[in-house]
Amino acid sequence: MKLNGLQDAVFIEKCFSVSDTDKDGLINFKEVATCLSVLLRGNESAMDEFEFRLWDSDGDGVLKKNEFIEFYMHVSRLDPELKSFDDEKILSQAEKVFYAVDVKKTGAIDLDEFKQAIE
Ligand SMILES: [Ca+2]
Ligand SMILES: [Ca+2]
Repeated sequence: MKLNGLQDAVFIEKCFSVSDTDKDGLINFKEVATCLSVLLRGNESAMDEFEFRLWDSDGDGVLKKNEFIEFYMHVSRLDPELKSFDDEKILSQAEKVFYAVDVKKTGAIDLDEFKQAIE
């Protein structure tokens, strides 16, 4: 699976919400610098972690099924092969992928599982 959504508006929005670490609706200089340094100079592992945090909407440190499906829908829209699929098909595929990625069978995807999956 290749992740290529960096130019995407969704990404910018997610980037904003992740960067706004004190959740005051504003991004201060330090928050912007952190975000940019991950994007520009981040090694692959930092990028994976950043991507993971982007989709961990409730910030509990794991991707629950609904969060993973949101992630998968996003990725699939950027994939030319999957683009032609309708939402229903992608949704059922997303569920299958979720169970495959959840190798520890915890019902949620942690960072380790996420990294393994996108390698
Ligand atoms: Ca979560
Ligand atoms: Ca798991």
